[in-house]
Amino acid sequence: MEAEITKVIVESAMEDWINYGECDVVVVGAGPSGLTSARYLAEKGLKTLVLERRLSFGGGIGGGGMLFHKVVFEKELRDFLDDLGMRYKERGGLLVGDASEFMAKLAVKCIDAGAKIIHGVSVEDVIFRENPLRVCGVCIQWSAVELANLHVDPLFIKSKAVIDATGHDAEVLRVASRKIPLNLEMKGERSAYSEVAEKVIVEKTGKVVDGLYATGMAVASLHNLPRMGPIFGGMILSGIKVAEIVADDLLK
Ligand code: 48H
Repeated sequence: MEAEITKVIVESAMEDWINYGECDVVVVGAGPSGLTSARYLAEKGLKTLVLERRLSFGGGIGGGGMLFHKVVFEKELRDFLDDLGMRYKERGGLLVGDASEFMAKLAVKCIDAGAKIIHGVSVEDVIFRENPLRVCGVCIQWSAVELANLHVDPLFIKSKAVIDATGHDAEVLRVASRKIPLNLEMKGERSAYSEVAEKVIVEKTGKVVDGLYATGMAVASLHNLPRMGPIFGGMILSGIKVAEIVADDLLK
C-alpha cells in the first residue's frame, strides 16, 4: 500500500503542475485579498492558480487583532459576509466575527469556484518580456528550500496575469521594481489612518504594468498609503476590484 500512496500522490501532483504550468492568472498569496480575487476570477471561468508560501490560508486574518481572535468589517460588507455564510454581530457601528471562520470560508469559496491553491510554494521572481514591457509569469521555489537558504534554481509558471497579493511586503512588486525597468518607487506603507486607508487602497488597486496587478496591502506599500489595522472591508473590496480589472483585460 505504501508504494501506491506515494505513486498516487506524486502522479496527481505532477498532473496539476503540468496542467497549471500555463494558466490565465497566478495570484501570489492566500490572504484575504488573494483568496477573494482568485474566487471571482475563477467564477468568471479563468484558470486561476494561487501560490501560498505558508501551509495555511488567510495570511494576516488568523492573528485577528493582536491575537484577539476577532476581525471587523464595515457595515457595507454585510451582503458579502452573508453570501460567504459568515456569522457576525453588529457592534460599535462595525460588524465583528471570528478570524478562523472568516479565513476558512474565504478559502472554501475560492476552491469551490474552481481556483487551485497550492501551499508551500514561494514566488521569488517574475518572468518578463520587452517591446512592449510585460510580466508573463512567475519563478517559483519550494518555501522549504527558501527557508533552508539553499541555492536551488526555480521553475516557472507562465500566465497572462500575475496578481501581487503578498501583503505588507509587496514581494512581487518589490522584486519586479528592482529587476525590470518599471519606474516604480516602492515607498512602503504609512502609519495607521483606518477610514482613509480602507478607501484609498481600493481606489488605487489595479494594474501596475501589462500582466502585473496589485491588491490588498501590497497596494498600500506601492502607493505609500496608510494602514488600517484588523478591519477587512478594504482587503475584500480590493480583491473584488482587481478580479474585475484582470477579467476585463483578459476577456476583452
Ligand atoms: C508566496 C507569499 C509570498 C511569496 C507573501 O498579508 P496578507 O493577509 O495580505 P492581504 O493584503 O491580502 O491582507 C492584508 C491583511 O491581512 C493585513 O495584514 C492587514 C489588513 N493589515 C493592516 C495593518 O494595519 O497591519 O496575505 C499575504 C499572503 C500570506 O499568506 C503570505 O504567506 C503570502 O501572501 N506570501 N506567498 N510567495 N513571495 N509573499
